[in-house]
Amino acid sequence: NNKTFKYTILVGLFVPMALFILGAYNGVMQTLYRAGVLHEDSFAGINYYQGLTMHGVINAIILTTFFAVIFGHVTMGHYLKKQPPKWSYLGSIILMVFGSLLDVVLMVMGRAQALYTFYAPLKNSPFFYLGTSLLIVGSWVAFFGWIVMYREWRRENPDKKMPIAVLGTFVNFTMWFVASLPVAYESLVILLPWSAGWTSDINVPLTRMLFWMFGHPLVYFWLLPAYIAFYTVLPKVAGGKLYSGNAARLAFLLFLILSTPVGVHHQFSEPVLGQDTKLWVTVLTFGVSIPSFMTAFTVGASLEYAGRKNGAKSLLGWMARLPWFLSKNYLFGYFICGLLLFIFGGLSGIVNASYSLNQMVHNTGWVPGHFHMTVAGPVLLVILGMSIYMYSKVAGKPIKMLSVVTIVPYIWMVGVALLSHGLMAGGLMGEPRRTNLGLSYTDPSSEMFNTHWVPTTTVTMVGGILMGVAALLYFIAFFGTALSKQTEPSEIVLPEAEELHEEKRIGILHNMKPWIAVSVLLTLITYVPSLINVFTYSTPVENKFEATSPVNEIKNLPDKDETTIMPLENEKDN
Ligand code: HAS
Ligand code: HEM
Repeated sequence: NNKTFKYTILVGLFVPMALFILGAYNGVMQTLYRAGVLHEDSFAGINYYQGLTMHGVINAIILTTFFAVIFGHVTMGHYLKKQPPKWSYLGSIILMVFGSLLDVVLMVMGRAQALYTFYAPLKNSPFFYLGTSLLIVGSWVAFFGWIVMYREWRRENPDKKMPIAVLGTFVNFTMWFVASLPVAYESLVILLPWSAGWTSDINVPLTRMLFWMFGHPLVYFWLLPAYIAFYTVLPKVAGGKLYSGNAARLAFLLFLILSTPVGVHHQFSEPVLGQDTKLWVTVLTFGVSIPSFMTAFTVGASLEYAGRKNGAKSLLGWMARLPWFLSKNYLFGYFICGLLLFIFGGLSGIVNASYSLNQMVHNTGWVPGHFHMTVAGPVLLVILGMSIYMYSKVAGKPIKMLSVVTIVPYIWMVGVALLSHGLMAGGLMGEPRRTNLGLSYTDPSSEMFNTHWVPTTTVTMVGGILMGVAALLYFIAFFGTALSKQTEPSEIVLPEAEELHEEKRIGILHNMKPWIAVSVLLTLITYVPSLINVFTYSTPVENKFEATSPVNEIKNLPDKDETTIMPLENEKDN
């Protein structure tokens, strides 16, 4: 029994990491198209949008969801000293692996190219919506098992505080469960029948609204496992203690109330939503930054404490006393590089959230610049660090090429910094996102060639190649470790940081119910008017779209006067 559980953990780490090879490859290819190294609409049998879809779906949906579940299993196992019921961990992994492989096969066959945001009118094969739904439902099944496990633990330990990592996991999956209801409805009730040809029309803005109702909480679903690691693992590997447990608890609970109602900030340019909702959501989005500012403070203070404990005396000397580049503490590099990137990822998010500034950056390279410093920053680095840690412990196999593993996050960090800098600087000059620039703006033989975007797309490419190199080194170490022989006892264990102060138990920080109630209230205040707007100002359109690649749609456009994809052309005419 114990063996099956451990095997589930290993499968849940191995499968998404193997898929990530394809995800990372397609990221590097994106930078080559952007920089105009490629002037084609496809390379090695994968077209531009097919590659972009694989990149987004594998990296941001499959890898992240698997990690949240597996890290959840290990966290629950470590802190509660129990195992989830077999129906839950086995059911969950089967659904997740099957759903993901279905999606990947469809993407490889070119039957799913509607990008990772998959709302209408771009259309995938109906099976893609099914596959994605199975992946999501699979993650719920794991969560249901943890609830059973926690109840047992609570009966046996009526007086113990709920460990912070357990609270963080429950907050994350409660938010995820609530937020994935709209996307489950969208996928199974609207998109799947539409794409199978069973319905005669579709309300496009409704599908966008339902997607983003899920899409923003989704980014916090990616982030919170990293936060759990920053609060409960990092202080230990840095050589210190967690500065304040209560502050950590409050930060998680604030995410519970503020993550779901902010999705409309992805839709500031959506014509059918009202100005009042957009203003309200700007304010709420500034609100959801507060738990991250608190995290910067608490984690920063924990690091300062660690540096001083390691012997630092001067005001800033603690920074030098942290275990940078120390193989024994290789996890530290993954965490600190993620945190450093996140300072800029967070600040650029606040720019996005400011309604008027959003008009400047929306749909430009600025946006992927922002999110590679979040999801490809702290989130991915924690995924890489903790995946190899958990694999090595649970499989009982010491890490191969430890010095390479130690250096990888630093190469990755420099790569992301360059990639994001290029994308953001270009974005401020109007460089569009999700556009194959190599066919137009960065092709010297095209009349749309724009010299201003050559330096920025080149910096993006250099950053992307560095990220590719870091990923390759990591893969060699990860699979080298995974395929080696077991030499140590296998264990489900995490580094566990102590709290610095013995803090008072504050009741409200231990009870999720009032926070869930406020979350539901804020979500209704945001989404009831949004729904009314969607049904008032939009009409369903006839179901005539083919499940085809956006590349073909662009090819089929009339040659002239298509201002939507040729802004520069248009400017020239003026
Ligand atoms: Fe975002 C778009 C606003 C956070 C991901 N975001 C995106 C998209 C993605 C994404 C994927 O309001 C694009 C979706 C698409 O394809 O269209 N985002 C925000 C705001 C935050 C934010 C306000 N985003 C994230 C996180 C993500 C993520 C986290 C992934 C994990 N985002 C937006 C908006 C848009 C958007 C608009 C729509 C744009 C558009 O027009 O399309 C905040 O949560 C950020 C708060 C963070 C901070 C930083 C705290 C800093 C910390 C580090 C401290 C460092 C230490 C180290 C302690 C305030 C915690 C010190 C050590 C030493 C040695 C010195
Ligand atoms: C999009 C590069 C890793 C998530 C992109 C784009 C580039 C890129 C150039 C396209 C920007 C555009 O034209 O719109 C890379 C490189 C990577 C990498 C070189 C490293 C090998 C990651 C990781 C994640 C991620 C680790 C998440 C875990 C995304 C997402 C998109 C994206 C969600 C948006 C896809 C879309 O617009 O549909 N990436 N990336 N990337 N990337 Fe990455």
